[in-house]
Amino acid sequence: MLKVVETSTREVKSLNGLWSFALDTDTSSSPWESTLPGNLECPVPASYNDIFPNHALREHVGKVWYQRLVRIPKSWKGQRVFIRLDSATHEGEVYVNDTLVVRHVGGYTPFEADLTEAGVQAGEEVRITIGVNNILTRHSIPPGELKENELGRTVQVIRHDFFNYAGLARSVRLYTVPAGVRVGDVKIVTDVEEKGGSGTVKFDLKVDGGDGTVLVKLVDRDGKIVAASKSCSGEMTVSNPKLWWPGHPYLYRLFIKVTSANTVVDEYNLSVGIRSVRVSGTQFLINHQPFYFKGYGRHEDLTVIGKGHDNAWMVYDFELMRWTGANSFRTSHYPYAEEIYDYADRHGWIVINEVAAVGLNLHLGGGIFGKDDRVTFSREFCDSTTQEAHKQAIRELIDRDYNHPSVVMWCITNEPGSQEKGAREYFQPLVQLTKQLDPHRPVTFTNMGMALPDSDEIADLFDVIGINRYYGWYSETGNLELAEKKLEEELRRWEEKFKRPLVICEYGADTLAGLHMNPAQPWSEEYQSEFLEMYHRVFDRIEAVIGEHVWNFADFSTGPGIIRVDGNKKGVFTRDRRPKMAAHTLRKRWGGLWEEKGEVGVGGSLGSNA
Ligand code: GCB
Repeated sequence: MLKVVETSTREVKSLNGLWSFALDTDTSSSPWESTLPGNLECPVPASYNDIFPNHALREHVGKVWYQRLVRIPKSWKGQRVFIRLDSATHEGEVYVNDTLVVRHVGGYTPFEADLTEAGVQAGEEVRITIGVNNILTRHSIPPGELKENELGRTVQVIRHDFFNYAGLARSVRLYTVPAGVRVGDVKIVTDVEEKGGSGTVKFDLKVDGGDGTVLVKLVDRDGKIVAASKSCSGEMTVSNPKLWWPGHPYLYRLFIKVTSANTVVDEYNLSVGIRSVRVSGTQFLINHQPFYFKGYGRHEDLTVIGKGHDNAWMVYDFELMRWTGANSFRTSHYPYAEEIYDYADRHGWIVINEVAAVGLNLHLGGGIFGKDDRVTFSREFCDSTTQEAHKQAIRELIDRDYNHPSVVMWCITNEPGSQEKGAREYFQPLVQLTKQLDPHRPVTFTNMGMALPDSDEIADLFDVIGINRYYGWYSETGNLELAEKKLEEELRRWEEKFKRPLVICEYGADTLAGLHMNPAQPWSEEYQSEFLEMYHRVFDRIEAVIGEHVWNFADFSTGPGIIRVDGNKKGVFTRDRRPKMAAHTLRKRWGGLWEEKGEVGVGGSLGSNA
C-alpha cells in the first residue's frame, strides 16, 4: 500500500479533530443512517478509553461509533478520492452516508476505500461514520477471548500485558490520486558493495489505470540526479554513495513521473536510504559493519490519549532515548504509527518491527493470565484460522514498511508457547511467508523463559534469536548473584546450540520511581540499576549477544492485576517520562560504548559520511 504523499498530482486533507462519538449500546443497529445520539465528542487521533472518566466506557467490550460531516473539496473534481485510516483497533468499518465502503480486521495497520467508486462527488458534503470494534478472539491477531462473568456480563480476556486501548489512535485522511494512469505501488531494495564504493537501488513500480511512460530519478540532497531509469523495474547503481548509517542517515529521494500522451499524469516520491543488512555467523551487519543494538522495547502509551499518536511526545521520546545513548528499539508488540518510522529513517534509528502477534501462549506464568489446560497451537486456541490472520498481519506490515531503511528486521511474534507441541507446524509457514515477501531482511521472534534451548521448537527457523529474560525479577527475585549465574549459563547454551546472533529483547525490573533502598531491594530504583548492570556484565561475556533492549522505555498501562500497580513499572522513565536512576545507568553504559569501541551507530564512528 502506497504511503500517502502530496505531489503536483496528489492532494491530502486531514480528518483529524473532534468527531461525534457513541457506544454501540447507545445507538441503533445502523447508526450510520442518522446523526449519532448523545453529545459525546472524541478526539482523533486518540484511543477513546481514557478520554472520559467513565468506567463503563473505559472497559467497554464491543463497538464504538465515530461520525462527522466532511466536505469533499470542489477542486478535487476529476480525481479519485480515497479515505485512509492509519489504524482502527481492532476492526474498522467505514460508511459514507448509508454505504459501507470498507471493513478491515487488524488494529495496527492502515486501510482505505475508494470513495469515487462509492459515488462521492467533489464539492459534496458527506456523513462519514466509522465503527471500531475492540473485541479480540482466538482468531484475531493479537488473540484474546470473550467470557461471561458471574454477573452475566461479557468480559474480554486479553493475553498480553498492556491495556487493550482501542479507537482511532492514528490519522484519518482523505487523499486524491489521478483518475487515469497512476503509480499503484513502489518497492525499493538497496544494497552496498563490500568496500562501499558503490550502492544499488532496486525498484519495482506498479502502474495502475492504463499504460504510461515512467521516469524514475534518484536525487541527492543537493538536488543532483545520481541515477535515472525509464523502466518500471530495475536496478540503479550509485557510485560512491552516501550511505544510510545508524545515527548518520543520508536520504536520497526517488522521484517518479508517469506520462501519458505527452502529459504528466502522476508524480510520486519517496525517501531512499542506501544501506545493507546481513547476518553473518553471530554478527548482525549493517553496511558490512557489526552492529550492536542498544535501546528499548517500547509501547505506544501515553496518559489521556492511550495509544494515540502525538508528534510532540514522539519527538520527546526519541530525544530521551538518544539522551541515554540508545541506537534502536523494537516496536513491541505491534506495528507503530507510520510517523515513527519516517522519523527513524530521517534520524538514523534502527527498528526491529514487530507483528501484533503477542499472547500466542496459554501458559505464560507470573500469575498474570491464570492457569489454562489447553494446548496453545491446537483446535482449542491458535488454529489454522488464527494462522491465516497471522499471515495477513505479516503481509500488511511488510507491505506498509518495506521501504523504510530504519527497519532492519521483522519480528513475527512475541513470546509464543514455542516449547509446545504444534508450535513448529504453526510457525514454519509464517517464517517462510515472511522470507518470501522480503528475502532481504532477517527474521526474528522473541523467546520466553519457558522455552529453553533444549525445549524450544522453533528457534532454528529464525536468522536472529530474540530472548526475553527476567532472572532476578520473576525468578531469583532479589538475588542478583544467583540470577547472574543462571542467566549466563542459559545464554551460553543458546550460543553453543544455535551459533547465531542473540538479541536480548527484554530484561527489566518493575521500579517505583522515588523508592530508594540501601541495600537495594526489588521495586527500588537502586535494584533496577543493579539488575541492569548485572545483565550487562553477562552480555559482555557472551560473543553471540549482539544487542540489548531494556524492558521498557517507559512505564505503561496494563489491565488490572495483583502484580501491576497502575500498570507495568519496568520503565526506565515513568509514564510521564521522568528519568529513574536506571536512565543514568544506561547513559553511562551506552553513552561511552561507541567512543570506546568505535562502533557504527548513534553518536559513534560513522564511516565515510561523517
Ligand atoms: C514479557 C512480555 C511483556 C511484558 C513483560 C513483563 O515477557 O513480552 O509484554 O510486559 O514480560 O513486564 O512482564
